[in-house]
Amino acid sequence: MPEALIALGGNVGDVRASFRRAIPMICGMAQGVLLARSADYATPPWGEEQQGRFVNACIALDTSLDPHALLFCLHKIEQRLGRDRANERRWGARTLDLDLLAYDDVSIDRGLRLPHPRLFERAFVLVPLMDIAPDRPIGGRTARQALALLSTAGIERLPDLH
Ligand code: PH2
Ligand code: MG
Ligand code: MG
Repeated sequence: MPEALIALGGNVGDVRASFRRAIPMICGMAQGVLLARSADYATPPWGEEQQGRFVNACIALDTSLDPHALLFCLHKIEQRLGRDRANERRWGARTLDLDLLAYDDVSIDRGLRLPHPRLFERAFVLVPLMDIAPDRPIGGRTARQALALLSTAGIERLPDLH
């Protein structure tokens, strides 16, 4: 089955609880199997700095859905867990953001873009990705290589929840 990498993020409400609910929903809707889950990280807000810190994580998933169907599921789950896209700003606060980072080695550049176009600029994505896929080539680069060029200041690994 194809393997998808998905980034989770949010800074409104109990974000870690949203992750815990979202992950089984993703596996169920995507007819998928969870292969790996990173730790959760507290991260400084990127893009729009005047807002609360985010929590970020990444998962790897085996899925039988194609990338567009998978993205549709991710949006549905965001909505079910309280996201209101109509009332948020581009880099602003949100309850739950589920981004498709990569889908096997598929490269798409219309509508949905894969690999995710800003993946390699974002330490808040790369630090969790280092937990689960540090050396996996994604569009010819790896998380480890990309992260070496970025600052990880203010990113903090959160203790595991039991
Ligand atoms: N998501 C954003 C904007 N800024 N900053 C961090 N640290 N983490 C995010 O997930 C994030 C962000 C919009 O999707
Ligand atoms: Mg995002
Ligand atoms: Mg998103």
